[in-house]
Amino acid sequence: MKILVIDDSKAIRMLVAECVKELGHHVIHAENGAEGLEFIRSNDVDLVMMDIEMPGLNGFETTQAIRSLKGDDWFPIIFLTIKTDDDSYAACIRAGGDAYLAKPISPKRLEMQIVAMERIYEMRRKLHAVQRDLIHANEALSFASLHDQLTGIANRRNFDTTLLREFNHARRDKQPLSLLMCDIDYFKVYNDRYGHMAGDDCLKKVAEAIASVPQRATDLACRYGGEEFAVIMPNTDWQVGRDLAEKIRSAVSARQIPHEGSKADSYVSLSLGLATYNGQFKNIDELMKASDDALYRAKEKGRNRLES
Ligand code: GH3
Ligand code: MG
Ligand code: MG
Ligand code: MG
Ligand code: MG
Repeated sequence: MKILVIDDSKAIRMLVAECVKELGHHVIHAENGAEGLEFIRSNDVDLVMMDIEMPGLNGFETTQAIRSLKGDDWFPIIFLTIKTDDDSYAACIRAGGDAYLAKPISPKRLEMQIVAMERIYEMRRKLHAVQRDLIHANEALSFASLHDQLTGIANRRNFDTTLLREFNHARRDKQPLSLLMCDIDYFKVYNDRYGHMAGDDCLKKVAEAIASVPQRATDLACRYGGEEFAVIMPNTDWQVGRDLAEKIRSAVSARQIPHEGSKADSYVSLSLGLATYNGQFKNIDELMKASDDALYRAKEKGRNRLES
């Protein structure tokens, strides 16, 4: 355990330190409440042993400051005191202490107090481990709820909430909003030719290529579903949206993923449809329809191209 001893008497600190070290614990000394608090502010402590009568902050005041500083992160505090009457004992516990040792300190009792506190230390350690696991599990869960399991990019749910939010922003701030829909060409043929597992692998590569293009923090590349991807580009006008879409198309082509069934050349390609909101659409459905229509035209015109 890391044990902080706060006492203005050097002799007492040395005595306590001696016992504590012998038990295999790590000791830190502080001469007064302020010094002890300063240490606790930036260091982890497992147990505090503290005098009551000290210049400056007394033991009770220091305890109060420690408890409010650490909030839910509780650790035991043992008072070292010459006052052994019932009222003094009650005052120690009410002030937030967990035990007290009478001065002159008996090394045996000190040792036994520490042994008792070690059990609490163990429980604290386990509690912290559980807390950490819970935090990690929670983070993993919230990541999973917003990301596609196969490709790791944003999922449909993420797309839906982001598009609605950005559409409302664009309408309110009179800013453009570009929406790009991308669809892999002849992907059914790809699966038929190379198998579903290879198809999944292809989806990962395509997703990675698409997501590597948008550079703004507000852009969002998503797996819309199946072999369809979408990119939401807030504050992006039609021209900039087109440039980005063209970069995405060439990024996927540049991967040169073999696809014998692809008509245009023998690599996996994308068809893309872009629509930019400039105040003309009443809702996201109209924006979605416009980019879908553009995508349809790209397919009609022979695929591996952008329409807007
Ligand atoms: P087009 O050029 O007109 O887009 O033709 P296409 O074959 O790509 O389009 P279609 O919509 O007919 O077929 C899409 C295929 O994508 C069918 C489906 O099996 C496949 N697909 C959808 N989701 C997944 C997936 O998660 N993994 C794999 N391997 N294939 C998928
Ligand atoms: Mg004192
Ligand atoms: Mg499709
Ligand atoms: Mg289709
Ligand atoms: Mg397709």
